[in-house]
Amino acid sequence: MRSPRFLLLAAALSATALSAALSCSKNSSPTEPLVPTATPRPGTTSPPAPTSTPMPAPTPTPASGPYSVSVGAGGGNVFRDAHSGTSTTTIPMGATVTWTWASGFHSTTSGNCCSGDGLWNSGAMSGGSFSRTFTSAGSFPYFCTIHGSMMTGMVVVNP
Ligand SMILES: [Cu+2]
Repeated sequence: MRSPRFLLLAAALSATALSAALSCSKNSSPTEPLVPTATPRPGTTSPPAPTSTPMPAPTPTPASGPYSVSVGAGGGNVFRDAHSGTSTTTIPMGATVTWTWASGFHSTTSGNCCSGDGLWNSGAMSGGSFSRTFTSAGSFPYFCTIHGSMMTGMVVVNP
């Protein structure tokens, strides 16, 4: 890659050559060398300059979906979010969280441990999955009705 200094030098040289050519035509001095002009070869058309597409400004959004939580991950009494690796799942508003049972006998039940608030309740399950779409922002605690305070999680919905 050529250094900016080289490009500057090249620009300065071509400016000098241009002024030399102009003075040459004025004075018609035979000692001044003629500056060859670049003529495009016939039949060759230069391709249009590529237009640069502006990149959208990065916005701090949660990891893109799907948003999945492993229930009983690794045989433990835990909720484990696939992105965070913790029991907290962060999503944008309108996204859907899917809990998938990996082991054991558990539920995902909304509310502070340990009384359900009625937003969602998968009921106790030993397999399969349960999904819920979050249409309002906020923090939504949940727990497992079998394991209570041993097994809790949180869904954080960003506006
Ligand atoms: Cu449980």
